[in-house]
Amino acid sequence: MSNNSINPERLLGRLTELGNIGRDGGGQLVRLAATDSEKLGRDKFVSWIEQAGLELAVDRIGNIFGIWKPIGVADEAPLMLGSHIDTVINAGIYDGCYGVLSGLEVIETLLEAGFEPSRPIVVAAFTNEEGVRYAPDMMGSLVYAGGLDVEIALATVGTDGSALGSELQRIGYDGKHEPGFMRPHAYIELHIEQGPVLEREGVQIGAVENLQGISWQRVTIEGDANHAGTTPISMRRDAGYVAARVIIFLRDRAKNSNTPTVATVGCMEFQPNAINVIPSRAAFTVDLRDPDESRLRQEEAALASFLEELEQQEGVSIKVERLARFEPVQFDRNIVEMIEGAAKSGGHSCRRMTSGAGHDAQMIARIAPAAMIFVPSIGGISHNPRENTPDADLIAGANMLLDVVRQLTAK
Ligand code: HGY
Ligand code: MN
Ligand code: MN
Ligand code: MN
Repeated sequence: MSNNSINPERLLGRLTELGNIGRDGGGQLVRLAATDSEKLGRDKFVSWIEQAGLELAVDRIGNIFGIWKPIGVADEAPLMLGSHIDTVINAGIYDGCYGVLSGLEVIETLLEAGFEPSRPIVVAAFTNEEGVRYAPDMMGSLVYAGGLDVEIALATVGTDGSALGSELQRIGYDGKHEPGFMRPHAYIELHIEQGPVLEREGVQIGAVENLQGISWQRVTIEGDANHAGTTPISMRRDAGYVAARVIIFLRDRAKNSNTPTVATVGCMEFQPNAINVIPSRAAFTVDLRDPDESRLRQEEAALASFLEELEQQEGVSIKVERLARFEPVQFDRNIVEMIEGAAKSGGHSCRRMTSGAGHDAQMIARIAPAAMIFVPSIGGISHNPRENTPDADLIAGANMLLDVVRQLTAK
């Protein structure tokens, strides 16, 4: 077997197989962190790790590691590949899973070809990258990188009132095979772009050099329930109306700013949520992102002062809770250049780019040189069942990863 290229049938077959694990009654893919459906996905990944003859490790936050340490290889810091296999609600099958399964595929290809790496190679599936059930997102890799105490992470209460620690225990992924801390020598994450840039420019590979900052907040507006028919507009303390003002404010600011700033209100709850009752409470999330830290702070400050203004104007009270806050991250220049070189020698067009999405790589970059490889997303669609990437690009990306791994672990 050559170690020049991965086994496309195995990789694409596993992406499809894993993509069918965790579908709900309506056929939607939902593998939220530490749920029964995610456990099924975890179990499948573990079975592939064991089939490949790798050492299995699971740390206390449930991060899963497949470790390849051939006999005679020094007990050095490993080269780490990986991503995540938890998903958002009604997800596509490539976000995260592509990086995890390509990492495993690269190890198996090298193993089968008799390649002898200079250091161990590890493939990781980090817990709770999406952060939909438990905030913050990228939680497993953040704990692994020492950015969040594991006890605090395990005590996190989810949107359904569950505690992450007891859920990991319930699904059997609570550190049974503690790996002990293994600071990686380097980390490379292969991921779909999840945006429109590569496809729009007809470029096959993205050499990701930085990742934008992320600010997640939950805003709770307390007004007064009252009768929808009898209460004059001037007498209302309408939490629903104030929430709508905030959404318009955020969208108009981002749209008129001609900067890369983006703002999203993804979750919204009204109480008592009745057609003929003025909402007494509106609780919603705000996701702000910008590659520039000072601009991101400006956006947070602008929102804070607008909320104060609304409190005065509308006689409501507003509470803000911070859910996650990550500064922009620069990836390792040497690895980025290596990725560009691999693209060139593989005959793939390549461009440097910023990641709009958050990734585990931004956490591992705190403790080791890290970088990412992107492949195009059709229509720039992601976090959506229509998420898709041409097979040729999926295979090219995995072969790129193979090439970079071979260079980084050549004797
Ligand atoms: O939110 C993000 O960008 C990541 O997918 N969790
Ligand atoms: Mn992802
Ligand atoms: Mn995602
Ligand atoms: Mn992500």
